Amino acid sequence: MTRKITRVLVTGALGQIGSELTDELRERYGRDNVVASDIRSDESSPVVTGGPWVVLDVTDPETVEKTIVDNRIDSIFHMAAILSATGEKNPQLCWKVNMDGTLNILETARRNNLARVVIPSSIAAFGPETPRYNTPQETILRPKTIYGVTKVSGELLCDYYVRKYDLDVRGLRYPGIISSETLPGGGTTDYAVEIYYKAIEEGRYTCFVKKDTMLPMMYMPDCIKATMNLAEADFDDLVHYSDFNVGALSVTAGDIAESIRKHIPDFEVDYEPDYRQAIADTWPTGVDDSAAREEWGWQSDWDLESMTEDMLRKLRMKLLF
Ligand code: NAD
Ligand code: AKB
Repeated sequence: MTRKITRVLVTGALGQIGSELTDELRERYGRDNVVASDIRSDESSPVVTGGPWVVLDVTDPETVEKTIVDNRIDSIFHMAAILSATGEKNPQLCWKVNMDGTLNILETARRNNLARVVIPSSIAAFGPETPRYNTPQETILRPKTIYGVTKVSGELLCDYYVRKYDLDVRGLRYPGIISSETLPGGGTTDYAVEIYYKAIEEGRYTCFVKKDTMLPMMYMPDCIKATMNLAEADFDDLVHYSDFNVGALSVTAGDIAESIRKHIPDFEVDYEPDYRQAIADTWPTGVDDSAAREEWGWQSDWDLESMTEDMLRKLRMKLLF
C-alpha cells in the first residue's frame, strides 16, 4: 500500500538538487509542511527563508531522530552527500556522510514508521567493467571511486530496508544534472554547468575533461520531474526500488560547447583534462531506462538545444541584471 506524503524533511537542501527540490516540494505539499535542512546555513537562500528550516548534520543520529519526531515528519528526501570529485580528495568523509548519513536516515525512518524515503543514487554506481553504451538496469556494479562505492552500497542498503522492514524507500541513478539555480557541489560532471556560467561571464572556458567525453546528463526540470514521479508512484507497481536508471541526454563536452555557440558565436573552449577525466572514463555514455519507463512512466522533456536556450536565458537574467 502506498501512503501519502504530507510532512517532509529535505536533507542537503542547500545543494544543487536539494535547493530546487525544496521549492517544488513546498509548492506541492504546502510551505509549512516541508522542513529544509543542511549542515550549513545561508540566510540569503529562499531554502532558508521560504519555509521551515533547521541546521542538521545527517551523521548525527540523535539530531536526525529529534528533527523527525519534533517536526512530525512522515517522508524524507535525503539529498545530503559528498560527490565524486570531493570524495576522491577525502574518501573517509565521503564514506561517513554517504553511508553513516544514509543509515541514520533509514534507521530513523524504520523506527518511526515513515511513509516514504527517497535516496538518490548515481551513474557513479557503474565502473569500467560495466557496458558503457546503453548501460542496462541490471549490470556489473564495480565502481572505482569511493563515491561510487557508497552509491552501490546505498542502493543495496535501501533495497534491504524495503525487503527486511517493509520500509517504502525509492531512488534513481541520476546522470549529471545541469541547472542554473545553485552551482554543483564537487562532482565530475560539474563542467557541464560551469561551461554555461563561463560562456556568459567570460566568453571562454577551460574544460577539465576532453572534448569527446560523452556522459549521460539531465536538465534540472527533468530531474525534479523524475524524482517526484518516482516518489508519488504506486509502490505496488514497482519491481525495482532504489536503483532506477533514468536517461535524458547523452552529450560530449564538445556538443555542449557547440550548442552554446549557436547563441554566443565567439565562445571559446579549450580542454585541459585533470584527475576527473579518469573518473568520467569509468562512467557510461548513456543508460537504458526502460525499467523506469515501464514501472512509473518516465519520459524526459528536455533535449540539448532546448536546455541550452533555457540555461542561457536564465543565467543572463541571474548574472547580468
Ligand atoms: P550537492 O553537493 O550540491 O549538495 C549536497 C548538500 O549536502 C550540500 O548542500 C552540503 O552542504 C550537504 N551536506 C554535506 N554533508 C552533510 C552532512 N553531514 N549533513 C547534512 N548535509 C550535508 O549535491 P547534489 O548535487 O544536490 O546531490 C544530491 C544527491 O543527488 C546526492 O545523493 C548525489 O549523490 C546525487 N546525485 C547528484 C548528481 C548531480 O549531478 N548533481 C548526479 C547524480 C547523483
Ligand atoms: C558527480 O559528478 O559526482 C555527480 C554524479 C554524476 O553523481 N554529478
